[in-house]
Parts: sequence; C-alpha cells; structure tokens
Amino acid sequence: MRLDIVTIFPEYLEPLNVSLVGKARARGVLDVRVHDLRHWTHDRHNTVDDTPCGGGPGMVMKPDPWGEALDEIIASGSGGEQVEGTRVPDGGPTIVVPTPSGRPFTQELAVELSERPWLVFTPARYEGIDRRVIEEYGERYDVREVSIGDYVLAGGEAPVLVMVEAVARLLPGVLGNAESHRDDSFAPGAMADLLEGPVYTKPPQWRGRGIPEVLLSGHHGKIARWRRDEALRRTTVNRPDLIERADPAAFDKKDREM
Ligand code: 6GU
Repeated sequence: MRLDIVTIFPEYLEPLNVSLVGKARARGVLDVRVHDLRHWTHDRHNTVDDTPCGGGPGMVMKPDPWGEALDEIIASGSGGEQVEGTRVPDGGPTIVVPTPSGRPFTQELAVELSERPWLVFTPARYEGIDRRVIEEYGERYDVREVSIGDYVLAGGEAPVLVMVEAVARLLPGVLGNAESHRDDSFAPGAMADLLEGPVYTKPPQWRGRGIPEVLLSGHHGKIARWRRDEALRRTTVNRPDLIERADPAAFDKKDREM
C-alpha cells in the first residue's frame, strides 16, 4: 500500500518510523511518503494560509499550494509500480481529509481503507482547507472527510497517525498473528460488537492478586463463556450506547455455539 501525507509539520509524522508501522515500511508492505506543503508555495514567506472570506476568527489554508501538491503527488503515482508487487491503479488515490467536521473514523472505515492500494492524507492546521480543494478533487477521486472523535485538535497530523496505525495493522503480513484481529473490540461481527474483556498473564499471584480460576481450568467452553460475560460487563459500564445498539439474537447464537 502506498501512503502520501501532505503537511506543514513533516516532523509530526516521525512516529511512522517506529513500531508496527515502521516495521511494515521496512518490510516493504507500506510505502509511506511525507511531503512538506510549503514545497508548493512560491512566495518568500512560504505562505499557506490567509484570512477567512466573510470574516471570523483564525486562518484558512489557501487552495493553491494544496492543488499543486495534490496534482504532483497524484501524477507521480498514477500507473506506476510502487512497492514491489503493489500496483497503484489508474483510478488514483483515496484522499482522506482529516477534519472534526468529517464522518466518524470507525473500524469499518479502517477495514475499507486497508483494501485500497493508495491513500493520500491531507492534515490541515488553522480552520481547515479552502472548500474548493475538497470539491475539485471530489469530482475526480474518492475523497473522505473523516473525524477521529468528538473533540477538537489543533491539526490533522495526530488523527493521521491514528488512522494510519488502524489501517496498517490490518494489512496482510503486518501483525504476526492474523487471529489477533478476530476478537478486537469493534472487529466487524467479532464479539457481537462488545468491548474486549480483561486479560492476564503470569505470574499467577501478583501483590496478593490471583487470576480468575476459569482461565487456568483448561476448559475452553467455560473460558469462552467467561470472556463473553466479562465483555458484556465492561461494555455495559463503559459503552452503554453499544449495548443499546446490540442485536440480542447475535448473543443467543453465540450462546448456542459455546
Ligand atoms: Cl480529523 N482533526 C482535528 N483538527 N480535530 C479533530 C479531528 C480531526 N477529529 C477529531 N478532532
């Protein structure tokens, strides 16, 4: 998969060299390219923002640098061989625009994006990007305005780190064990949309605290049932909204399988 990220703070994306995403890059599963938006400015001060039309607080990112950046990046990738064995098709990239005004970023969207060969992220600062940029590229490409939650951040770079990690760990060969996805909280259909329950490892006693006996019993049916009960308990406390939405029939089906 190819990822292009256009930002005025390239150093903010340095964590993409670390851990799971860093290893995926080193192995050639991910081809990540971080670009400085100011490269596509032409004035002495490398200006990327201007005052909002109609007035109001803050600044708005000018359309010109974004247009030139996206044109050049998209042209550089169209039709060519990117990572070994990963062809970027002529359909062009999926463009992900991080914004608190976007659609929620969910596990479902992470799965969808993980199936695309090429993603371009456009993290903005200030009050966002001139609307015409989103309109212009929306006519030619799949453009997604995405928010990572109901709070306001100073820019889209941290959301890009979040989204790239969520997508990268779904790519074939990135997580050691494909089974690791199966019980993820929010994995589609996994634990019928429950949060994951608590986990334990050795030693069996720590500061006077033991491990639930059932986990040491070797009884796989009982363990599965216990985990499901704990998942339900945790979801009820932390995410009552998920319980509201849950399908009771899905629980009943699980019960028959246990
Ligand atoms: Cl994607 N951007 C910003 N600036 N704030 C956010 C966000 C994105 N998602 C939640 N808050």
